[in-house]
Amino acid sequence: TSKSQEEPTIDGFHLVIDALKLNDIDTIFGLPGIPITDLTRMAQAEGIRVISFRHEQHAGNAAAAAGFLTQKPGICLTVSAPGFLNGLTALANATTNCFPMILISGSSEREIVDLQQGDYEEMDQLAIAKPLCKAAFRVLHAQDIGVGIARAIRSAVSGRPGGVYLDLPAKLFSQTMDAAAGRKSLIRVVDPAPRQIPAPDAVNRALDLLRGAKKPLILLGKGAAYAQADADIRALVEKTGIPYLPMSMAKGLLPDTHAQSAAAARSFVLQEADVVMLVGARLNWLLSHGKGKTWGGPKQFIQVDIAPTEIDSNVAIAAPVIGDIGSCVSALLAGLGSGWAKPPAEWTGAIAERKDKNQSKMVATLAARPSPMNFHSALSVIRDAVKARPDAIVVNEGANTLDFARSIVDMYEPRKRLDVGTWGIMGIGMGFAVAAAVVTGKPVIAIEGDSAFGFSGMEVETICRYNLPVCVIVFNNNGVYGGTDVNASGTSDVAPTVFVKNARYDKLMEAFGGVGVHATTAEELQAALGEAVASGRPTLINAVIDETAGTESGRITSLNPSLAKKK
Ligand code: FYN
Ligand code: ADP
Repeated sequence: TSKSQEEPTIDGFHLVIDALKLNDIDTIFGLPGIPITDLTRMAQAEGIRVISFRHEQHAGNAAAAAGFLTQKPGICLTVSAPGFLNGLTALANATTNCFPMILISGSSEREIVDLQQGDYEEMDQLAIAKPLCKAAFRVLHAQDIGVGIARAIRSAVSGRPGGVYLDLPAKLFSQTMDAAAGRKSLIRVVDPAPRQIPAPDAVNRALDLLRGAKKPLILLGKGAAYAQADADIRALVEKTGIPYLPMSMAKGLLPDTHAQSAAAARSFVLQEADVVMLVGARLNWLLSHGKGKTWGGPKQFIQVDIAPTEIDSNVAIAAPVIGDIGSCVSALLAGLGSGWAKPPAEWTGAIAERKDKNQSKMVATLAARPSPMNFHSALSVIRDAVKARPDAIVVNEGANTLDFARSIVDMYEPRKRLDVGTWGIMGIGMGFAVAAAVVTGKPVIAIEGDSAFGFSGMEVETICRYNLPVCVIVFNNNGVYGGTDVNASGTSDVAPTVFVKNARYDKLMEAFGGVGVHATTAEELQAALGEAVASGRPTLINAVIDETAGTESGRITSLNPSLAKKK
């Protein structure tokens, strides 16, 4: 017998695959090419689901969304230099949003890269990734693959979740080692995201503050959604009787129709509340940094978060509660005791009054059936469809399309809304939609501005290829914000924000065998969406929206540094 039969060997490819499988990683989002093509084939052969994209950014966004939905790091696999850079946007975005993902990139040979001798796709990827993610590692030897993957997983999901970069040079994949030693070198990560129990005095400090409040408010962020502590969060809200406000991706943690939701009185509660308890939400730009006219009079903040350095980032936090949200919320619940007094009726009554006023205004706006459709008439149809299928996942990006959908489309279950997140980034749409469908198997409704859709539109081929139950609705108003801008220079170019008029995005889906629908009325949109959700067939509805209906930057117009606006 030959030596190889006596001592079977294992190569780098299989060590990577086995290490991932050992840690229950069952899906890879990626794009094949040198040097990882064989890795994608072998991973598929070994039972990992490999979802192959048309551009790495969308594979990366898919990995990030998978991480958010499952608490397991989503894996994105790319080729070197350009593929790596394409994936890096998604890695940075995941880190910014606190979504766990691992970007695994093949890379060129260290010896040549370090001497800058001009290798194929030469780039010092590790150095470039480092400032844009939580942690970055490189593995040079087959026997270290187990450690590399274990470190990557732990870094992604422990503490504040985020993006991790793992650099695997081409040569690593073909290295071999003794199979038994190889298997022994792999690590199954024990307790990758250990609970972090809050200190009892911190919990009591928070409860004391809350108890003394006349106008308390709970603000739920996407960290609370990520934590999967749904029942305890609901119990905390309901037992305290405190009104709550969901950030966009926390919508559905409690159903948006909940009596204690203050979403329809947002400005009012932010201004009026005296004690605000943040649960997995940062006081960043989305919350006007906790100050200024959005926040009205003086406030005291309680902040529940896993990251101690988040505290006091913008304003003083009177009662930080540091730990994982599950442990913190259960400690807060335990501390409520039996005699917890609900907030004063003047406070809850005033909110209810505001809410009613805003909601009746909304009902009237949504009932109108203008021609062409506007954002409201189209979204009222989607609102009803989501109500009928509360398990469907809504993906949402755009400017007006995003802002109107956020307040119009009610969510009923946790982690069913994926959107532009902390950066307000365009381009997450199809990547998030693919991940949502792959990871949950539920219907996905992607509500897309026409501009936003353009960033990831080619992935409709991916959606068709895997026959995913995704219905994309393109809100087509002929441009970024709208289609009415004019070119002031007098040349024949259209204005920078204007697209081809009356484009037929539905034909893109038909090109790959999916269903394309051109909808010019709310009735047509309703029929097509109903059919798409029922059939589960890849569908794209080109929803024609009045090109004059949008406003510049939706509800964040004030962020445009425009001299004209200051006058
Ligand atoms: C909300 N509202 C409602 C309802 N829900 N009225 C009636 N019925 C219902 N169900 C009201 C709410 O009280 C607000 O009115 C208003 O609708 C808007 O609510 P929203 O959307 O929750 O709040 P707002 O002010 O837009 O929130 C600020 C924000 C948000 C910064 C958190 O704008 C946001 O998430 N923006 C992300 C933008 C982004 O990333 N864009 C992509 C880049 S676009 P009032 O209470 O009267 O205020 C590049 O150009
Ligand atoms: P939003 O945009 O919805 O306001 P952010 O992304 O700003 O939410 O905030 C999410 C916060 O949640 C981050 O500060 C993060 O540290 C925190 N976080 C994420 N996961 C957990 C967890 N499991 N336990 C505690 N805090 C968490």
